[in-house]
Amino acid sequence: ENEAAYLNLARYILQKGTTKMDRTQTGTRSVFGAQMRFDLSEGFPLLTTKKVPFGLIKSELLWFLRGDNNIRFLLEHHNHIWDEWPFKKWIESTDYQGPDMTDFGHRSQTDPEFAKQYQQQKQLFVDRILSDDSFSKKFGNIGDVYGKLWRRWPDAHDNGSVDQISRLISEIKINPDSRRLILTAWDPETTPLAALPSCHVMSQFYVAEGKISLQLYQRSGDFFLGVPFNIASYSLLLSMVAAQTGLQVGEFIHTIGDAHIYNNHIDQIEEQLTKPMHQLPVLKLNPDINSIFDYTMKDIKIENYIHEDPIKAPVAV
Ligand code: UFP
Repeated sequence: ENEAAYLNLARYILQKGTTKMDRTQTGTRSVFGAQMRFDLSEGFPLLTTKKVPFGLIKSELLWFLRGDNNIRFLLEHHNHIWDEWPFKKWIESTDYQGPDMTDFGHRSQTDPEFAKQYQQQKQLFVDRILSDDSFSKKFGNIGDVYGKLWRRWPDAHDNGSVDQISRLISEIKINPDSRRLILTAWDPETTPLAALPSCHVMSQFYVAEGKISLQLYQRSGDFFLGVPFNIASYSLLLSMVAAQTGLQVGEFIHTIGDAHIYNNHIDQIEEQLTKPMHQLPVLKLNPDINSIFDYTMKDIKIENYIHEDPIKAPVAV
């Protein structure tokens, strides 16, 4: 299983997926309700049939764990995976005075002249988020998704907030048999208003025989670009939680609602399916770290990552 679970599901979506239009007007092949299992004792599930940039996965997860929902931290780590969403809010705001950026996702793919303008405007945006505090506060925020909801879920009763991660870590230690080890990232009041409402709606931890497992329910999965990141990200979260609760790692179980391959990713995923699999790499977490909130980039390492070349594809915005 492991990487084969991903490749088999990719084949299944290609063959059996329904043609389905989507918010981005790209078009997809889609199935509803899919599941993959990864046994982390067999290796860390970073795909080897294409290169997956693990540095971006690390900085994004550290960003979530900080309870941060402003992209400034990501930009400081040269991570641009979230740029499009706040950029979209910026160009749609009345403060934006630059050239028309409507529908930049599609236009930058078909019009090279526009693509140049878009790159320019996005660079200006990124530079300003990094250098201008009030601009960053106003436009760098991605709304009530992971970081905020994991660490600072608004508590309506006492105007305080709930730190779901701290609670989970202590609950796992005190009461490992609990069937209530839930991490939720969908606040029906605010999440639908975010630029990109959380894709990872809910996770559940499970402890048995000294091992901890994690199942994620992902409402929507871009199977070629997003899902390989998501597998690695939640496997990393599980490994950190295991390390901080003194448990062995069990399985990461990935359940996806709308699992889709975009029409402009089909050639790429077919190419990937011709590539050989390699032995999975090994994750090394610094054993001297005593809190899940104290990991930094250098405390998380991936060893023996043998992989095929990266495969590029446009992101649907
Ligand atoms: N997407 C993922 N994984 C993520 C993430 C986004 O696959 O972690 F943040 C994809 C799923 C979908 C798009 O293709 O981004 C979100 O669009 P929608 O909100 O319409 O589902």
